[in-house]
Amino acid sequence: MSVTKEQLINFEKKVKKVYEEGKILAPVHLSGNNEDILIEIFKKIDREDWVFSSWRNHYHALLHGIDEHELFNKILDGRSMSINSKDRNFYSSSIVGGIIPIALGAALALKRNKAKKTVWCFIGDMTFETGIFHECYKYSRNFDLPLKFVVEDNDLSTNTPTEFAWNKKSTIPKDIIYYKYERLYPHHGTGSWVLF
Ligand SMILES: Cc1ncc(C[n+]2csc(CCOP(=O)(O)OP(=O)(O)O)c2C)c(N)n1
Repeated sequence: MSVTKEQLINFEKKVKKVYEEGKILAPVHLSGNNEDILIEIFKKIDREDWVFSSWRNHYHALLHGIDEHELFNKILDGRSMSINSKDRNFYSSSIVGGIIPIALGAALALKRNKAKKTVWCFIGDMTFETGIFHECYKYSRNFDLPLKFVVEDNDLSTNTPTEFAWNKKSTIPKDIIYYKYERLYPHHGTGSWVLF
């Protein structure tokens, strides 16, 4: 069954509550303001496709079919930044750019095995500016690999404007799915001071 906008928003609110109660002894990165666009993007993503995500992965995980309770328990366990599921073909990591070469390798394996699946790699606007992105993008295009990138642009790299860091932002190639949104929550945490 598909996940609704309300379910996504309420999930993050539930995480916010337990985080502020000091029950999660690890960072959390909450999503918000991008429910509509993500629901649209995930309509194109087959359940058997692979999805790669980052430290801010709760929406991607839920939309790719990871069970809400399983996800919540992993977050309570302090594993919010690295939600992985071999059953659901989902991989995430908190290392900026870390998922990109892994996603590339997965796409290469799918092509070699003649699997009719696609790898979807979600990255932030700063991750898009990294060297590792540009090498992997080039390789994936030159070898015609089933790898799609989605750039989620909130204009910030943690709290530094990406444009300030680079003086100007790079042009997004036309074969990359791109959307802009304004952050609802801080980069990590909820904006409240939490005593653990
Ligand atoms: C290798 C590495 N360097 C630095 C960090 C710290 N860090 C975490 S998120 C982030 C910014 C990433 O910006 P962007 O890709 O735009 O993502 P978003 O703003 O959506 O979180 C940084 C520098 C990290 N996690 N990994």
